[in-house]
Amino acid sequence: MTACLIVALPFCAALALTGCADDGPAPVDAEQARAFIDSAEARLMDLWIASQRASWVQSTFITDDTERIAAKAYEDVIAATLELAEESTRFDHLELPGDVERKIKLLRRSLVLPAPRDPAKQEELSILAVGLESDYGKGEYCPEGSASECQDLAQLSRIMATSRDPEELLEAWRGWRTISPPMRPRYERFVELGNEGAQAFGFADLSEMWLSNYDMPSKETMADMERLWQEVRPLYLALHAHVRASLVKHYGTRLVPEDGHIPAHLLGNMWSQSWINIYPLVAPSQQAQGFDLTQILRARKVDERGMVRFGERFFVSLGFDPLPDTFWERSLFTQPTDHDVVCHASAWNIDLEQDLRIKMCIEINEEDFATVHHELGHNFYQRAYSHQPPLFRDSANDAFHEAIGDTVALSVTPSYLQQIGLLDEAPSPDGDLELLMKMALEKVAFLPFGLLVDQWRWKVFTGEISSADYNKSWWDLRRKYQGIDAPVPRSEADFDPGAKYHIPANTPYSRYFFAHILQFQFHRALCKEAGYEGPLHHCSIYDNAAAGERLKKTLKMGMSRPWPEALEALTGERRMDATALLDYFAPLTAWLDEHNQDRPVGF
Ligand code: X8Z
Ligand code: ZN
Repeated sequence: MTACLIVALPFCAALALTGCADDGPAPVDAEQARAFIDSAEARLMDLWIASQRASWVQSTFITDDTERIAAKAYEDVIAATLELAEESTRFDHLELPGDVERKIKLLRRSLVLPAPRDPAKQEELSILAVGLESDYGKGEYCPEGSASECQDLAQLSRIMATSRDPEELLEAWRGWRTISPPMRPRYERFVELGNEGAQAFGFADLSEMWLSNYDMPSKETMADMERLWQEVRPLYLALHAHVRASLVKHYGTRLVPEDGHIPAHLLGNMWSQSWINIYPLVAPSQQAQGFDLTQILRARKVDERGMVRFGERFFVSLGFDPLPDTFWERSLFTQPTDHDVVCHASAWNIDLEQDLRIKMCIEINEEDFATVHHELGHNFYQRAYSHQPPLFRDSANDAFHEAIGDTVALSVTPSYLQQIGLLDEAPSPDGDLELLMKMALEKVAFLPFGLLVDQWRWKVFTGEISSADYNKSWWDLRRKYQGIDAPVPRSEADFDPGAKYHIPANTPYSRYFFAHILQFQFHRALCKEAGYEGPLHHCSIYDNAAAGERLKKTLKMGMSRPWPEALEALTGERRMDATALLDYFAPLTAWLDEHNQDRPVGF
């Protein structure tokens, strides 16, 4: 690290990123810009690693002390990033080599949580951020204040997934939402400080800073989102109509309106974001032709590590190196019973080189089998780009990171399961509709939720949604996009967005919407590369070297180029495209349209 990086800057204090004229700093050239960004990267690397270590300990062992340590380490990252971003404006007027120019741009948008210049505010915001995430991790519902019967998210989620008793479902649904009202005033302050921080980095507000991740003006990204949503919306409406009619059959019209919003507690998931758990209620045929992966995994006594080994083997079959021993030694695979952790699954590369880990409270079921592949997708991506300079060690955009593991999981087909010995018999194509229905309950049901979380948050950041309307606006969006409604009246005494991890954890969510489109586009391209020609939902790229090579080549690019180039490297296309998803589900779409003929569609 050179001294020039830590001296106070001779720039206008508050909004340095907009540049300042006056007497100005000494003249600089492109060579100095390169030296500056090289040493900035070295300095940031140390701080990022320190922050990751502290954050790992905090989220796998939540205490007041680990929270403080993590907050302090993050504060150091914020302070240094702001200082460097300000210093980088010295080079704004220069014609710079492409990589240096891109790194400077990435430096300025690198924080998901920027803070203002005032160190007291940096400290306040870091503590708020870590505290909100920890509170979510510690969250429990204690019926009538009885501490002995408290239930955590895993227990409540199990009820949501398996119970068919509306009263019990309602209690679990409501119960989990008791954790978030205390977050509300802190979230409000968090938004205020985060916006102030985004302004310090030269953005209008935090939504603009987040959207800068997509290498194009915010409006274009939002328009892309809307375009993709309109393409998939008819399929969502068809699925919604079938699920609603099936729920009417099961619960009756007193609970489920024939042509209105579906009550949110009946869909098998705490946030109604995946409906796979109510599959038995909506199955296309009562004579099951398919198989139950959950039962198979349990019958074969597959344990948590065994689940992860299946995922690893898939990536190795594509030509990736096996995970390092330290992955198996340092990861968290099961929920500890003696201390609080943040159970929400995540993947880490602590030293940004080889120190890969996942943190996941794995359960032995089909859903977590897919999630394990999702998490490993992050890890194999992280390792693939670890040779890049530090500021390029990220995915092409955040949706790419979310899409890779899911793309691989789309290749977990019945033939693949048979190939690796998890299924005894060759599956009959009669089971196709069942499989597609399960996939749709996971992937298609998710789309409007993936879209609306950041519709809400962007508007909160721009001020279009005020804190007086946090909950009302949340439910307006849930009704509008998902066609679901709260099962009991909600008010501004509630803070239902806070009961979803990514809000208190401040994790952007548009990434998942785009990832749900991209993963089918990736799957289609990789299947083509593998020489596959049949229906998309039968394709598995398992053990295919050509597909593996193509994937690896894209992952290795990291964030070095704007995302359309990475998309082109993988698929030959430069635009996100929903036709692959629509092709994949085509047989189910035909079935749904036929069965919905005499049913109301829409809400
Ligand atoms: O948060 C996740 C992953 C970790 S990046 C488990 N997902 C979203 C969610 O759970 O809400 C994956 C799908 C959507
Ligand atoms: Zn993820």
